[in-house]
Amino acid sequence: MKTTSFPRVGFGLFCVVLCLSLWPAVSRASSASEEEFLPSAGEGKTWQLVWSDEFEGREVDQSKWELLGDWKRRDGFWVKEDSYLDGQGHLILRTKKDGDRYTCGAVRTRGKFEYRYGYWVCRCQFPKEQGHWPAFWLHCDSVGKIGDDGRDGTEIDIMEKPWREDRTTQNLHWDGYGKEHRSAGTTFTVPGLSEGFHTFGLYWTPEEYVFYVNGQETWRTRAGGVSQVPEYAKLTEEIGKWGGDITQAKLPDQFVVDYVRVYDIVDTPASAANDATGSLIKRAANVRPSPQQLAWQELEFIAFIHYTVNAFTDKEWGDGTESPSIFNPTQLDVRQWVQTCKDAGMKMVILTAKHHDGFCLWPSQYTEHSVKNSPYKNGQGDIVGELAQACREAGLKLGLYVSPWDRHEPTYGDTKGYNKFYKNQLREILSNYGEVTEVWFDGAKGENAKDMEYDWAGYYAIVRELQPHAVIFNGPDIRWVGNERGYARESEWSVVNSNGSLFGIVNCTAKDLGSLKALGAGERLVWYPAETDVSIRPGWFYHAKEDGRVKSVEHLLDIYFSSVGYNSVLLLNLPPDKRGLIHENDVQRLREFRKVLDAIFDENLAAGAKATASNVRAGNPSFAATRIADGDARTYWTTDDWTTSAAVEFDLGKECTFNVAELAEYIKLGQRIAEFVLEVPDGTGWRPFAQGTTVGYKRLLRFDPVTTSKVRVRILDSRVCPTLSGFGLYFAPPIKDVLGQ
Ligand code: FUL
Repeated sequence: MKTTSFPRVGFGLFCVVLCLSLWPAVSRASSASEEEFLPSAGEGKTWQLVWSDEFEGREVDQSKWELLGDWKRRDGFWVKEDSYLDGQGHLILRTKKDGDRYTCGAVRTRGKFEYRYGYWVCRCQFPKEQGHWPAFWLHCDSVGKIGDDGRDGTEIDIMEKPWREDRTTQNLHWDGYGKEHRSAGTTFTVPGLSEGFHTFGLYWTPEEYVFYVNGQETWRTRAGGVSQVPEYAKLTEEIGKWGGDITQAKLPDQFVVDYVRVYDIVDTPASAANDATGSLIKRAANVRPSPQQLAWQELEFIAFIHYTVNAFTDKEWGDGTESPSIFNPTQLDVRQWVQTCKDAGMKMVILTAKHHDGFCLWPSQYTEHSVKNSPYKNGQGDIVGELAQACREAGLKLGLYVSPWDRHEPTYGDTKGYNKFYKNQLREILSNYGEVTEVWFDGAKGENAKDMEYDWAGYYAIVRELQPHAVIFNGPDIRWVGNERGYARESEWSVVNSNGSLFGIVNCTAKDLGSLKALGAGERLVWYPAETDVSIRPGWFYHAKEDGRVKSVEHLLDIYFSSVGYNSVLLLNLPPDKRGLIHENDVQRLREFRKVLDAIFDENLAAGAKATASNVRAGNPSFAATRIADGDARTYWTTDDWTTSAAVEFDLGKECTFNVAELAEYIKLGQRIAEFVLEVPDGTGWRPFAQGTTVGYKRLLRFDPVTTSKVRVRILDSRVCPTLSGFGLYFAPPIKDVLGQ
């Protein structure tokens, strides 16, 4: 339905007044790393980030860290539950009293990230109480080896702080912890150290160690002969007398870590990284999703429910004059909606709580135009509340659509008055129904609609305040894909240029939003992924005359491959009928659709395949090709910077036949792949059987059946370096066989 005079994302520059903190898509990692101190890399060299954890999200990333415990350690216990993320971008290592024992947290990257040399840095804030102390250190299993001094492994304590005042210490230990034990160290005072955040860095070369606090050199040494072996990072809390008397401490207490980053030195690429295009590519490749955007993307397939008086008037847009008395769904069953969505594999339900007609599916205190004046449950019903409850029970997320364009509300057109009314409604609906995962702002407005300047900035601020984990559609987080047919672009980049505005003011219908050409000068690059909304029927609302026009399984499958399979989230609309139920035909079609999807994705023929790559970043096994098809989406393969084309060969172990492929990028680090081809051996060389451009979160491809035991993915072009975190090969049987037709 696109009879709109108001472009969906056409809100004006007044948005600029909103403060930057509302903008989650600009990654802290990339911006902070630009400002961060790094030792001089030397002529013709540059620093490259090889590993980091910014501690975003809600759970410690266990592909990076091992949580230590539960076991006795010094005068207390290390327990896993004392190492956790605070959801604000920090790792917390807590020290607490648990019954008659004292416990604390500790983590390490052993077996997950081990590296030698480079610049290792941690930003952290110290605990306040005595009896325990924090440390950031490197370790390896061969510290105990005796005979080659510390060259065969040294414990490197970049920071250890047992004192409450501004004193700290840095130490080296080698040749075990017995009578051969050797050590060297320094202790010093930095005014202000015990308050706020500080950085602790180590520049480790084959020849020496240089220690830093807040970018100032504090100690330079070759003691032990300098470790020449890969080591892992540790962040720990220790309970013991060195830190004072724990019985005097007010607990719990916290050691707060903002990030750990590891850099290494690489040659500055002569051309690539430094010219204007190179720098644009570098910036574009490093724009990353916010944790909310990432979580939303992982939902993949979600439901829209369009319901209002239109189901009773047979219209697509109500004009606001409808009497609430016509809203009389006698069999309305939100559990039937939710079950239908769940069975179809959808992970969220977005309800039109208020469409353009202004009729509210919840008993809003700000208008009489709502369910409270309808025959539904004698005015006692609250469809938003009932759906929220049903979603919670079924483990589905809830999203809410609240149309800004309101054809009933008398204040509409009076900018001040209506914005107040709308913001009241938003506050009300976002406060009373528990967690809301997506808020859908429709930009549609009829041609003859009254003039009205929406306070978008104010609307977004309310969402951020009341539902900090929600993503905003048609706002700062998610963009409209640009059509209502269900098709994303073949090259669907999630990084776009919002042209100097705080919000992603992009022309959503443009053919190309993300190519280097489209990024232009890259004034404000933002992560702004596409959501693909489409209805299972021709209309968004229920019309009996469309009962025979529910989209076919073939059509739905085509939409799925062109939305979920094109780096987008599919938002499929199901309109309940006059009874208040999703019609039998739609339910049946969704069941068939799910059956076909399950038949396709039932077995990944590439799971666990042996994989080798033409280039692995720094030769580090953490980035090896085996990380692609290991079934863990948190691990990935990547190459050295500016190795923009590379090949990965998969050995399937036996001949397999497939006609569907799936690729996934590790988008937590940005979107990079621009062109790829899939190949099979043809006796003399390799023959392409499928190709594509972007990958992003997920790329699905369909092709004629191929039988082979070896497949090669060749990345032909990418920004800075490609990443792949998943690869799948599947056999899609004919639909009629699956459905027994
Ligand atoms: C449009 C609206 O005008 C339609 O009625 C529908 O809600 C669709 C999802 O968005 O802009």
